[in-house]
Amino acid sequence: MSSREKESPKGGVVLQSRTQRKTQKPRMYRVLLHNDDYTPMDFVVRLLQTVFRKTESDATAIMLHVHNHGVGVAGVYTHEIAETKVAQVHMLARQNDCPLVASMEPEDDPDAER
Ligand code: TYC
Repeated sequence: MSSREKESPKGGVVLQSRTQRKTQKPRMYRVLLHNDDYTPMDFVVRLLQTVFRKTESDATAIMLHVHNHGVGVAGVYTHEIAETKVAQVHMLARQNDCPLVASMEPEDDPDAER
């Protein structure tokens, strides 16, 4: 069954309209962390635990991925929440004199046709 098809209460399948589904599947955004040479590793790990609710083990793995590859995904959220996470990263980083940068990018459009 495609993502626009849905089982009806009486059995069988109905096609959901695009506008109807849009209210149920919001576009999602990846929040990215970018590497730099100055932000301490333990600061990034603590930030991933507090702002992005990661376990210490997951936070360490994400931090090392960013350190080794230059960029990595801290989490995936709706637009407003992703914006808030990016702002929280920048506020915490500046308060601690760290140059850490976060950004956001859209995931694939859930309304795109296959
Ligand atoms: N490269 C930093 C260091 O060696 C650690 C770091 C990791 C910084 C991830 C930013 O998003 C970052 N101290």
